Amino acid sequence: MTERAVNEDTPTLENVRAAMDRGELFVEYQPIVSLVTQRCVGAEALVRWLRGGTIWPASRFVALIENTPLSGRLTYWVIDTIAPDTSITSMPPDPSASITASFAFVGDDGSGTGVTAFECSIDGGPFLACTSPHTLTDLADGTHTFAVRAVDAAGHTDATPAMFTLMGM
Ligand SMILES: [Ca+2]
Repeated sequence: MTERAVNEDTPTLENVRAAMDRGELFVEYQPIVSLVTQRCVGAEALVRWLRGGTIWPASRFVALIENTPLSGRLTYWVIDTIAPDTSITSMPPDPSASITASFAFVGDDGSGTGVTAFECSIDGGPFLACTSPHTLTDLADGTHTFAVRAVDAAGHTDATPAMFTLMGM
């Protein structure tokens, strides 16, 4: 018979994923000091989880996500905490009597993990996965607003989507 610690609060992979989505993970940096020069030569990034008012060390959940796609996301997240920026690079003539409108866009993640996806919203609707160029079809008369936001490999989303308002004719 093996002895096993019974811990009701053993997280599942889904718990860790949800914690990342909710922003409950954070990083503490432990300085690395050279004994020779007595200078700080770097820092170790230690992931922590603020779970139900308790700070959990990485040892309590990192093993759980090893060899899962979440491991890559966590790595990206540690080295990339900045959301990408989004720009619309091509837009339809405005105003337009056309019932279609095509937009091209790019995302810039600076020195981060890189833009991996875009999400588009029409007229204030939900942001859905899209790619550049993106064409709107069957546009009704009137004004339409197109918004697009970049998503980086760490899962950060541009908080200020690029927007374009199309005046119908
Ligand atoms: Ca980034």
